Amino acid sequence: MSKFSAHGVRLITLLAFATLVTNCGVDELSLRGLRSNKKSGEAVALKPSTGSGTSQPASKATAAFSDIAIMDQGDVNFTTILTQTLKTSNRSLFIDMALECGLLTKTTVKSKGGKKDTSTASAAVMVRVLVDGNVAAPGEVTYCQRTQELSATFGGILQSCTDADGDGTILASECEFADEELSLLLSTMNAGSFNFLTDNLTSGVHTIEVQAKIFSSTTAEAGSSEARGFIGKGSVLTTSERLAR
Ligand SMILES: [Ca+2]
Repeated sequence: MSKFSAHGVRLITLLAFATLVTNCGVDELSLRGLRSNKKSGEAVALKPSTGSGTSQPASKATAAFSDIAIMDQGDVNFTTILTQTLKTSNRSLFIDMALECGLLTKTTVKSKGGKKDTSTASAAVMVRVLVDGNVAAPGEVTYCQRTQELSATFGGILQSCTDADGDGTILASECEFADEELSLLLSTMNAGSFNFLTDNLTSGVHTIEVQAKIFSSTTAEAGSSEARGFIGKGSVLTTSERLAR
């Protein structure tokens, strides 16, 4: 009995020790958890103060985004697609304009009797930046452009033949032919960006306007052609810097 009791006491002691260790472990973990929570909480609290600096006129950098789905056309003169303002005492502004730029060109040619037929379609999207109404360097930039030309010389599709002169033989000249036709359509969309620069600014609030232009031209003989340019999402990032000289 005494042996059993001794084992029992040892077992209880062992269990108590194990509980103590477990409790210590839990406390330690909880503390670590609290510490890490506190740290991440502090980091989150700091973010708004370090992450600010966009969209406000007093900042040195400003950004704007836009979804310009309206511009899907044949021809549009320079039209403002994004506007932002920036207050700066620096003389130079760097304007990084990124844009989704799409083109659609379609050409159809048709002919018969060995006649050559040609159709062309051209489309382009150009961008320029105005700072206080003045064009920023390097001026007008082509973001996407394509010229497509399609030519074909066809014999024609045989429709019917008759012995028109009644000489018992049918010649090719006594047959009717319909036009053979060929079409090609290309539709593409790409994103690209370009850096614009303006210098010699006076201190104060400046207005930045991004303008886009869509140009198209088509030619066709017997066939037809179609050309369109389109603009998707756009973003502009303007930073004010002292330019190294
Ligand atoms: Ca004949």
